[in-house]
Amino acid sequence: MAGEAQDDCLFCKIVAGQIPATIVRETETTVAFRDINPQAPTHILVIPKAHHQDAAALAAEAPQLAADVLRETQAVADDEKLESYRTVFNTGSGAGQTVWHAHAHVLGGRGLEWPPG
Ligand code: D5M
Repeated sequence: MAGEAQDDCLFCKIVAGQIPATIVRETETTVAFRDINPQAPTHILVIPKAHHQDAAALAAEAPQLAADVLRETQAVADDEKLESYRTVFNTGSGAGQTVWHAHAHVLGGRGLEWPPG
C-alpha cells in the first residue's frame, strides 16, 4: 500500500535506523541526510519517511507530505547558508533515478551550470 515501508528499500532502512546516514535534519514526516556521493560542497537528500516511489507518486498519493519535503529543502538551504541552490527530483532511470523512494537533492556551495547534463 502507498506509504508503507518496503523491506528492500535503502531509504526506508535509513528512516528505520537500520543503515547509518549523516542526518542533518528530521521532522515528524521527513529526514534530511548527506548524500554518500556528493556532487557539490552541499549535497543533501530530503526524503519523506513514508515510502513513495518517486516525486510524482509522492505528489499524487500524499500531497501534504510533498509540501513537507519542499519546505524542508528550504530549511536545509537555510541551515547550510546557501543563497542559491538547486533542488532536483530525478524521476525514472533515464533521468538518473537509482533509489526508488522519493527524494529531493539539495545541491549548492558552488556555481551550478544550466542545462544540467
Ligand atoms: O539519487 C540517489 C542518491 O542516493 C545518490 O546521489 C546516491 C545517494 N545514496 C545512495 N546510498 C546512500 C546512502 N547509504 N547514504 C546516503 N546517500 C546515498 P538518485 O536521484 O536516485 O540517483
